[in-house]
Amino acid sequence: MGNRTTVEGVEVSTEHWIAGERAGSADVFDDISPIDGAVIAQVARGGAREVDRAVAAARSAFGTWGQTPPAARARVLRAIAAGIERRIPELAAVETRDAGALLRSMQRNVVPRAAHNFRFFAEHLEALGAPDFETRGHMNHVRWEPSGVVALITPWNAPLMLATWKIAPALASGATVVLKPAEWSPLTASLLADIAHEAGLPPGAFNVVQGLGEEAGAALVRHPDVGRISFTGSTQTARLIAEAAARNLTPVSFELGGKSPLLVFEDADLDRAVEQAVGQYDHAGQVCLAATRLLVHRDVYDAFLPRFLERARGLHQGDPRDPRSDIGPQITREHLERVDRFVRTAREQGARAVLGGEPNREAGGLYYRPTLFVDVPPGAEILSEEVFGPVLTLQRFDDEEEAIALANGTRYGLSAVVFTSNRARAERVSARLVAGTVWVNCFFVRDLRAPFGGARQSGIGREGGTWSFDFYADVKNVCTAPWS
Ligand code: TXE
Repeated sequence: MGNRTTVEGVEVSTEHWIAGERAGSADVFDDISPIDGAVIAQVARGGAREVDRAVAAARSAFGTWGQTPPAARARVLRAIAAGIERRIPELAAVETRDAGALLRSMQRNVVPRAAHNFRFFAEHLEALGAPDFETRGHMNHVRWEPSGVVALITPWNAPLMLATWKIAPALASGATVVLKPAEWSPLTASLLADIAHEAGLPPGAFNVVQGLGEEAGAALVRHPDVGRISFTGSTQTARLIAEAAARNLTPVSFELGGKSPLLVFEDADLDRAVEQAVGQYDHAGQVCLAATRLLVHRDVYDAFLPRFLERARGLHQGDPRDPRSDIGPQITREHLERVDRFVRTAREQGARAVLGGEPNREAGGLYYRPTLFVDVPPGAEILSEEVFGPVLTLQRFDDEEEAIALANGTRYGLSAVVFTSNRARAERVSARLVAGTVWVNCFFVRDLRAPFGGARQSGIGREGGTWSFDFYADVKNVCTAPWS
């Protein structure tokens, strides 16, 4: 396949992108499409050598990009946004083939959102400022200085979206970037490098090292010249990265797994609650925010369950490029098997599947049926472990106290969803839920000005707006005595 490949009619480089140039590797890895298991690319498999070169390129580019005035940086960010918008069809088609997300949602929501990430931080940069404040005649003035080279490690489930919401604030702050995309869906990072280059970003300000986590990823996070590490992925990998980061005292931002609850109180609008509960199967459950534990008040449990099943049975599973499809495949065979293992263990531990519970062979090799477990015994693994597949549990609760105890009863704390028509209850319950985001009578509404991240083992730090910008910047206070 050489160092370029054609995916869905789009030409994509399979090499690294270092110092504004393509760089190949003798070693490659296969990139497999989850849609049909086809090898769609052989991608450069980088290691310590490529990481060293990319970090050196980023360091050298920091000299210019870090000194570029904010207005000029904002112009480049806007040009990247425009470049993404011009290439929506290509980016959407390549990412759907690579990661298995629904094509229509890539075209309508996800890729436009990636462009928005750049526009948003261009605006943020221009609006930046903090009021000076006085201490006994001394003036305090806050400055956001660029911090140096940042390492970004991203997962396979939403590659373009998650990469851009790290890259945009990092570049806006004046930092330079080395991105290590996930090996299961590496291709849109390559297209993004082309777009950034065409937009006028100086060579070396944005580098991409392709490769495996334990090779390229591990080399990147232990590099002493990396000033920040931002990672989205699994809690297990986060521990390894935290250990490496500790050696150099590199600040980290982690967005990790979840086992989020969706609470339906007896006064909830059931149609709305059912709609959003079924929505948790989106992207075949491969969403960190997915509220996979449905907690329903006993008075409405018997009304909720049949309505949920009826809606869920109406979902069409199949090729994510087919406009009729609602749910696509799992990312890899290995991941599908992992999902199936969780389902088998749940059954062995006494839970009852009233929906799905097996792969969907009619749809293809990597598709898993939307699954719902009821009668789940307390302590069952399926109530505490993140499956990252289309597997939900349904539990009853008697009152608010029990609902909150169940909701907070995991080691995670990424998000929570509450359905109730009682405003006072919504406020009371939201205040007590351990979660980085609580959605009341809605789900997945995301404003980039809002903080995003997880409590407990769902993460460290917050992304979005001022939170991610401040992470990448070196925030400095200048305190000046009165001039005589
Ligand atoms: O994640 P990893 P995986 C959860 C979800 C999923 C599980 C495993 O439960 O089933 O994690 O997914 C890089 N040093 N989430 O194995 O390994 C890797 O190359 C440095 C939730 O894909 O965490 C990839 O780029 N980097 C999540 C990135 O880390 C390393 C999204 C994520 O991979 C590394 C994804 C190392 N030692 C999975 N090892 C979410 N929060 O959305 C791996 N990587």
